[in-house]
Parts: sequence; C-alpha cells; structure tokens
Amino acid sequence: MTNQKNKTALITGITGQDGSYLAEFLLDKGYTVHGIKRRSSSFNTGRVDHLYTDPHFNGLPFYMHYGDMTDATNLIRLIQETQPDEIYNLAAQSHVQVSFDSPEYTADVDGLGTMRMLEAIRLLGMEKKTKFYQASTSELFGKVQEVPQSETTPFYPRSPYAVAKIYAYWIVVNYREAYNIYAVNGILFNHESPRRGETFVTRKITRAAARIAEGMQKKLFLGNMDAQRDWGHAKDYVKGMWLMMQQDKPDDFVLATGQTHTVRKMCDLAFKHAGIELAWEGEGLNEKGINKTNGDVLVEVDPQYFRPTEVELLIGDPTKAREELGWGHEYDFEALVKEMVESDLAEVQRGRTVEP
Ligand code: NDP
Ligand code: GDR
Repeated sequence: MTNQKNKTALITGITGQDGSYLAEFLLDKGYTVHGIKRRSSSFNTGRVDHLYTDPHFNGLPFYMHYGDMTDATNLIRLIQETQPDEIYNLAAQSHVQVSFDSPEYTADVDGLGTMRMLEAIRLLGMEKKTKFYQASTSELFGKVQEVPQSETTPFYPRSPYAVAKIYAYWIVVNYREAYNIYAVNGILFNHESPRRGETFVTRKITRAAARIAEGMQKKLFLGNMDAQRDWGHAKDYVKGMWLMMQQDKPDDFVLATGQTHTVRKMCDLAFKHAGIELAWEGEGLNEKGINKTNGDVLVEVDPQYFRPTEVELLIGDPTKAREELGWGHEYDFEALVKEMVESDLAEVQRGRTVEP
C-alpha cells in the first residue's frame, strides 16, 4: 500500500455524520484533508470543530472551503486548487422523507451534483490522478426484490431521494467505463452514531428516550413502526469507504451488517438503555408504547411521518466486501444503540448544567 502521508483527500459533506468520521479516519492515516462546507446562517460545523485549528498555528492538515453541489464552477475551482488524490462525495440532501417535499432540489444536489464532480475531474484532465468515491445507498433497492440485498440485486427506488441516487450510481459507472476514472459506488446500508442527524429515526428515538427518562419530554411520535433496517455504526462504514479506494481496480461494494430490526425493536432497546421497559398495545395508527412500570403512554404513531411510498425491509449481504476488501463491522446493533443513548443522556445532563 502506498504511503498515505503524502495523500490529499477532498470530502464533500464534511459537516455531516460520515464526513466528520471520515475526516478523523483519514487524518489519522496521515492524509491532508480538505472539506467542502455550505454557507449557513447559523453554525453547521459542530461535528468537525474539534479538528479545525487556526491556520496561523501548526495544527492538523485539515481545511474547509465554502462550496455547494449545485455550483459547478465552484466545484471545479476547489478540485483544481486542492488537487486531491481521492474525492469522497458524501454531500447530499440525505433525508428520504424531505425528498418528497423537495424533489427537484434533491435531484440537483444528489444526482446532478455527482455528475458535476465527475465532469470537473474530466475537464481538469485529472482522470488518472484522482479517485472518486460515491455515497450510494441501500435505498436503491427500495421495494423488496430479494433478501438479503447484494451488488447483484435489481434496483427499485421508492423516493425522489433514491431516484436521484440511482442517477448518481449510474453516472459513476458510466464515467468509470467511458473515461477510465477510478470511480466506485459504496452501496451502504443505514449507519448511525451519536453524531446522526436528529431527524433520522434512530437518533430521534435515542434522543427522545434520554429526554423522557430525564423528565425533559413527555412523548415520542413516530411513523411506520414495522419498517426494518440493517443498522450499523458509521465508524465501521467510513473504513469501508477508504478500503474501496485502495484496490487495484475500481468496483462497487455493499456494506451492511447482515442483520435487520424493526423501528419498534429499536425503540425497545433504546428505552431499555435509558432505564424504561416498554410494552406495546394496539396496532397501526392506534399502536402505543407504554411504560411497563407506571402505564404512561410514551410512544404514539403520528401519520405525518408516513411516507407516500415506503421501503419496508432492508437487509444487506456484505460477503463481497468481506472477501475482497477484508471489511467487517466491529459494532453490533446493541452496542450502537447503547452508545447513542449514553451520548444523548450525557447531552441532556450537560444541558441541565448550563440552563438557569
Ligand atoms: P448527513 O445528512 O449527515 O450529511 C450530509 C452532508 O451533505 C452535510 O455536510 C450537508 O451540509 C451536505 N450538503 C447537503 N446539501 C448540500 C449542498 N447542496 N452542497 C454541499 N453540501 C451539501 O448525511 P450522512 O453523513 O449520514 O451521509 C453521507 C452520505 O451518504 C449522503 O450522501 C447520504 O445520502 C449517503 N448515505 C448515508 C447513509 C446513512 O445511513 N447515513 C447510508 C447510505 C448512504 P450541512 O451540514 O450544511 O447540512
Ligand atoms: P432512511 O432513514 O429513510 O432509511 O434513510 P430514516 O432513519 O429516516 O428512516 C428509517 C425508517 O424509519 C421509519 N420511521 C421514521 N423515520 C423518521 N425519519 N422519522 C420518524 O418519525 C419515523 N418513524 C418511522 C421510516 O419510515 C423508515 O422506514 C437513511 C438516510 O441516511 C439515507 O440518506 C440513506 O441513504 C439510507 O438511510 C440508507
């Protein structure tokens, strides 16, 4: 393997969950890391602030630049200036339900944005120098065709997000074949962490469990409790992204744990770690999660969280990644949920100490 010390990476979506873990991982390997962040009216760098050091002093080789996936000239300039050996394209409007409200924007950022990055590599004549990682997703599988889902399972997208990501997937394959770019799709199943955005279901649940246990919230409202997901830990998955970029030939890989759980099961486990045993009553819209100790209703269904089309069951087959990349997951579901709940409990307690 080549010396990582002289390598430069450019990460889009640096301020997101995966961007922050990947930046830590690459810095640890000796990379110089550049990240693209969006201009925002409030701070959006909370997940990477600990990596940033004042450029006037010697610190980590970590730099952030303003940019946007919808702004081609900006992306071309940033790639030209940073001359990356590896680009990790993680930026996206990544919320499936939001994509039903903003389908055009989602297509622009998640679909065309990927093409803009690849086209920039080509325009700058960097096809031989720069490798490209695309954050593809298990949402491509969508409506169940077969289980477990692998690299050969047919796609059937069920949201504007997934349709935009299908475009991105195929444009990566096409640029690889047409221009010989080292470009890969990581087809990643759901991965979570204490840094997960608060509106994704796992974090919504662990945060609510912590807040309810600490008396800061009364109830949690959720949508489809029967949806099943193959949930892993983001730290394991960023390692897989990097491994895909270190191979002799570019190829596409599924990363998954091979286990699946319902949203209801996720709730059970999170509340248990927060010290509350739940019992379930009713079904459909009337389903309720009840505190076994005192009978309080803590979880209810709110139809506003149902999606116009749903992905009911995801369970991935990571055999190819295991055999060809030597990749495996270290965190299991139980350890993941425990870490998330403990982090959210600590956050509630910290919040208490600063409140008047
Ligand atoms: P997040 O939502 O946490 O992060 C998304 C990142 O993209 C943020 O940095 C966000 O910036 C940035 N972004 C959004 N819109 C734009 C834009 N127009 N221009 C530039 N940057 C933008 O996602 P994750 O870290 O969880 O996921 C990373 C990638 O992997 C995404 O592409 C996602 O679709 C994909 N993926 C995620 C999986 C998961 O389970 N986490 C599974 C499979 C794929 P800001 O902070 O300003 O919002
Ligand atoms: P997903 O993640 O759509 O799989 O996309 P999310 O956590 O949003 O939903 C998982 C499942 O839980 C059900 N659900 C709810 N979801 C949310 N967000 N809020 C709720 O209140 C709620 N109640 C039930 C959903 O219907 C769904 O079935 C994530 C994102 O990170 C994508 O970017 C990524 O590509 C995929 O994972 C793999």
